[in-house]
Amino acid sequence: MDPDGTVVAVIGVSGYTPVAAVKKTTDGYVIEAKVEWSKLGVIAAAGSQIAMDIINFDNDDAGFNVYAWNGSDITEDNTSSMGAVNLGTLSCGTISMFNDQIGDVTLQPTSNEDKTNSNTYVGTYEFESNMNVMFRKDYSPAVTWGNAAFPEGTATIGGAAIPATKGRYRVSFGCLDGAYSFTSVPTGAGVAYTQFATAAPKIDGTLSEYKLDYTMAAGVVAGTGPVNNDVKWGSSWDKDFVYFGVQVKDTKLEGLANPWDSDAIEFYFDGNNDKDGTYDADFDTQIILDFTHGDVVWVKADGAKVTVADETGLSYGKWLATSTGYNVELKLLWKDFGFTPARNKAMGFSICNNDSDKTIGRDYQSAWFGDGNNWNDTKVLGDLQLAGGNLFSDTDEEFYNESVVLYPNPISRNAGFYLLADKEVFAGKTDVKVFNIYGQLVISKSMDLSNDSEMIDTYGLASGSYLVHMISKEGKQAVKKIVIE
Ligand SMILES: [Ca+2]
Ligand SMILES: [Ca+2]
Ligand SMILES: [Ca+2]
Ligand SMILES: [Ca+2]
Repeated sequence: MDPDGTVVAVIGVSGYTPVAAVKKTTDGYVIEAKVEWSKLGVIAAAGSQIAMDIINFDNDDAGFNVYAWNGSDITEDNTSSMGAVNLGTLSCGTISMFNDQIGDVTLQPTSNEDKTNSNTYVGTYEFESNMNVMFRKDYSPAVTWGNAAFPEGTATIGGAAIPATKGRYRVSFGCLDGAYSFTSVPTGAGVAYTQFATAAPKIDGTLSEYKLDYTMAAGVVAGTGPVNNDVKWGSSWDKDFVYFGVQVKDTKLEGLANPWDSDAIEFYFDGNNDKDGTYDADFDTQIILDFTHGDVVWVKADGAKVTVADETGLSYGKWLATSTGYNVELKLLWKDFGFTPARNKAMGFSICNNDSDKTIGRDYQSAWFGDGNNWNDTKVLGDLQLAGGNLFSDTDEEFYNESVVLYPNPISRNAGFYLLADKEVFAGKTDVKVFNIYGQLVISKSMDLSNDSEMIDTYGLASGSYLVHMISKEGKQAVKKIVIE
């Protein structure tokens, strides 16, 4: 292929001309080409491999040079020094729904444990007010999708923001075709709230930290009965954990070997809230705390990888006998569900009580929501929604937003602002990019933030909010907002 656009298949299928285009740039040229698999005799399949090489011939005043992507043999009739191309599964990376008030609300793929369904991302979210949002990739302003249509449409890269209206929605976004929808799911009996905790509950079985606002409807699974327990529960959350406190009034405490045959509390989680019916190993699980096993928490073996240990920053559970029955207290790490907590986000959830009073196993089961299939069908679960706390989703621990100050902020038009950074975090050259709220790059500079303060000139920028993205040569990032008045 020549920079003049001529494409020739030198060896192989005669008479075949691949589709290609060349564009001259200020410092050279770029080429884009597509070759049909069938012309190469390849049946494309994820996991397979083909041999390939790319050679660049350069002829200019410095003489004739040849560069190869792989190997040193540059003759077109020898395949032995070619490299390998592995056919992977197209992955969209991290997809979030973004607005500068709410930050990045991470959406999760519908189950992707078999790596075949990674292009539809879902989440459940309540907008407190009308809000313009867009979808974006890897929390970066560089790739955004939008469209001025609500509640559904097809978003395009760089398209206008989506005018979401106040309300509670199941959000779905296809990162390959751009199709999106906001399906209204109003608050109802199937939504419980977990309240933001300003102080972390102590997992000791005493429940003074919780408002036990919720109960359990009697008898979702019948047995020998009678239904004679009284259950109240509540939940709270912080940036690392979701906490549960459950109070059970039960006159006879007992258990058999199986946790589900014992006096027990069962918790069910649909971490990506896709309610697809299946307990997916990447996001969903069932957890039981029971009489027989005490503080030893039973976790569904083929569910999300929830590690329960002791109270040292990991998930942890407690069973405590009381004068009227027992209490159960549990904390779980959000990150075990791939869930980034923020106010108004939700995951699929329910909670059940198994009662055994007659030493023959479970007499009946009651549930807060759902039915006797809560344990094996995520479709019947309710939602646990985060209340209180931050509206802004702090999405990525790799960001060092606390290590940079922009000042003054807000600024008046044409004034400029300074960056003051922690010199140990942002050592040496840092790439600084400023994006408008539509993700368009408006300023790009490389600067040394270990100087006391570096200035960004904003001359000519319109009033509004801008995001300043910084990445050091070591890959440490920060994103800060600056407002031009
Ligand atoms: Ca406690
Ligand atoms: Ca009982
Ligand atoms: Ca799920
Ligand atoms: Ca009992």
